[in-house]
Formats: sequence, structure tokens, C-alpha cells
Amino acid sequence: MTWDKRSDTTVHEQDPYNAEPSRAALVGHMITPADTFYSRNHGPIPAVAPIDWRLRVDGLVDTPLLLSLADLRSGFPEREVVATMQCAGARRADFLPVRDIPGEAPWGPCAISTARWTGVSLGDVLAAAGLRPETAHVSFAAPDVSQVADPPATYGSSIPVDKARSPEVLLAWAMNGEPLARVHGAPVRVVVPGYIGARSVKWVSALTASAAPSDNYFQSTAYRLLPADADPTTSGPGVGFSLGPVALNADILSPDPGTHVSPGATTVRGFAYAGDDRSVVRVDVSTDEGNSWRQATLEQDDGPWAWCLWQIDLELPPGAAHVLARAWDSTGACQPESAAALWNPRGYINNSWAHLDLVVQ
Ligand SMILES: Nc1nc2c(c(=O)[nH]1)N[C@H]1C(S)=C(S)[C@@H](COP(=O)(O)O)O[C@H]1N2
Ligand SMILES: [Mo]
Repeated sequence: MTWDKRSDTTVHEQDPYNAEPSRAALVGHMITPADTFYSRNHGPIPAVAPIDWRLRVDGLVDTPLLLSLADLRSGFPEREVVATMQCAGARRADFLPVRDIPGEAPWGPCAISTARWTGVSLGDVLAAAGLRPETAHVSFAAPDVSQVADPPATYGSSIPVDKARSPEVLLAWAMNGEPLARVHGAPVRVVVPGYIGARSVKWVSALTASAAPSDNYFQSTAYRLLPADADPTTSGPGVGFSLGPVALNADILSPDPGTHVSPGATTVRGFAYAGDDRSVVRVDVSTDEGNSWRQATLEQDDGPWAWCLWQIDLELPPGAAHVLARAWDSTGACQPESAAALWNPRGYINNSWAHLDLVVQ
């Protein structure tokens, strides 16, 4: 099953289906086409007919709700948000030379994509149910059962209530103007812009208001950043810390690594993404191991939740070229230099400087 993805997609795993686009497919599009958007799954992909879909809203609410897709579409204002989604495991491949990470897919830089999402604000639905003041977190449940969880469990996550009320967080039924594809969570998924992809629950079936974060395996145990010396096979709930907002990241998408280019001008292109309440303000590129940096041209016209695309023309002398890139965000943070310093047992959030080797001849 290819889930209608391009033929140059890298499939890390067929079942569960885990796949990322090629750099060449991802580069240059502010909005990632549906056949190019990466996909991350922890179990078999459910088939949920739009007519059968229901959303339960319960927990610390005044009025529990049970909504159909028609209720959702007719009962709340429609909203559209351009938002980037990035998997916490993106760029894990660059951790592997530091130390192996058994049992996790070697995602490259392309476990990130951007779409125009249409749906309703999660906050509007929560307001209709009436959140009680003790609510501190909102949990999302889904029907897909994962054998990755121990014991096997359905997928779920939660986000803090302030984020849940923020208007950009959607219950979305469309991606790039088309009904959501099954592999992306049809008929309705959560989209939490600025947070790791794991929080954007697909095929969402319930929202629960609670005082504590979700005790679902994928919130309490997975998607926690462990200390380097922790054993991921025995680290249960509470070890390390839970990941939410995305850390500043950038990588190079073109040319492909190892490409032979002619001496003279070479255009280097990539993405940068700041996550949550920050924005990308600058991307630096170096061809002399970081002794000097030039600034790339940024394109970021699609609002605060979308990534930034960048490009720069470099004059490269004949021989081996090593290109570095690093982004800065609006808080003054810059990406860390080395993957070695960031290595962690589950291989999350590698946001170290981007590297590209080229041969100029
Ligand atoms: N129900 C459900 N939701 C899920 C997942 C899942 O396995 N099951 N994977 C999560 C992870 S880790 C990511 S990165 C995103 C990927 O969304 P996509 O497949 O649409 O790209 O979905 C998230 N939502
Ligand atoms: Mo993910």
C-alpha cells in the first residue's frame, strides 16, 4: 500500500506505514502537496466513514457532547490555518553515527511538511462544552491500536489547556482544500501548530478535559526526551520530560548530499522552522566550517504557523565543499552546533546545524 504517495518517497516501514518525501519533492513548495506530505503511524491505519464518525467531549466539562461531522461543520465557525507539522524523530538519522538508536526509524530531514488545514477551532468546541476551571490539560483519543505501546494501546496525546484554547489549534477535515486522506486522519484530526507532530492526533474520537496530562502511553512514556544514560526499554512514565512545543530547526534540501556541481554559482535551498510562539528571523550559511557566515534570503509569507523557506547562491571553488546552515529565532536562540551534544536514547529533536557535502568539479 503506497497511500497515494509519490514514487520517490522513502518508506521506513510499511506496517505501520512510516514514510518521508525526498528532499527534491519537499523543496521549493511553501505548501506541501498531499502526495508528498510525510506520514507517521504507530499502528494499522483505521478506515472511519465520515457518516459514522463521532466526537465525544467529556471530562471536566459542564455539558458533555457527542458531535457528528455535520454538527461540527454547522455548529462552529470554519477556520483555515497554514501550519507546519514536524515529527519529533525528524533528523534522527544524524544521531546514529554518534550512537545507535535501536527500534526507531532513521528519519531524515523530511519528516516535516506544511499544509493549509480547514476545520473548526478546538477552543470553540471546548467552549460549547464549558470547561470547568480545574481543567489544566485536554486529551485526545483515537481508535488505532499500536503494538509499540506496552501493553498494546490506542493512540492518544494531550496538550495544556491554554494551547488547547488558542485559535490556531484545529479539528481539521481538509488539507490543502481536499478532504483529509485516510493516512492523514480522515475524517477529522487534531492539528496543533507549533507542537511536535505526535500531539496532532489523527482519526480523533474523543476530547477529555482533565487536571493532569493524558496517561496514554504516547503521552506518558513515548515522546519524552530521556537523559542520555537512560535505558529506553525500561523507562516508564515520568522519566525525562514530555515534548510539546517544537525546537528551532533548519536543514538543507537542495542540492542532494554528494551531488557533483560545476564551479561557479550553486543555489542552496532549505527550510527553517521555529515552532510555537517564535519565528525564524535569520538563516546563516557557511562554506568555511563556520568561520564566516552569509545570510540566506527568507520566504515566509504564509503566517506565523508555517515554516520558512530559504535560499542562497554560493560561489564554490573546485574540490570538496562542506556547507553549513543554522537558523536563528525571534528569542535570539540559534540552533546548537553538534548532534553529539543532543543525542538522546529515543533520538528526538535533533536540531543541530545542517550539513551538506558537495563535490565541485
Ligand atoms: N491516531 C494517531 N494519531 C497520530 C499518530 C498515530 O500514530 N496515530 N502519529 C502522530 C505522529 S508521531 C505524527 S509526527 C503525526 C504525523 O501526521 P501525518 O501522518 O499526517 O504526517 O501524527 C500524529 N498523530
Ligand atoms: Mo511524530
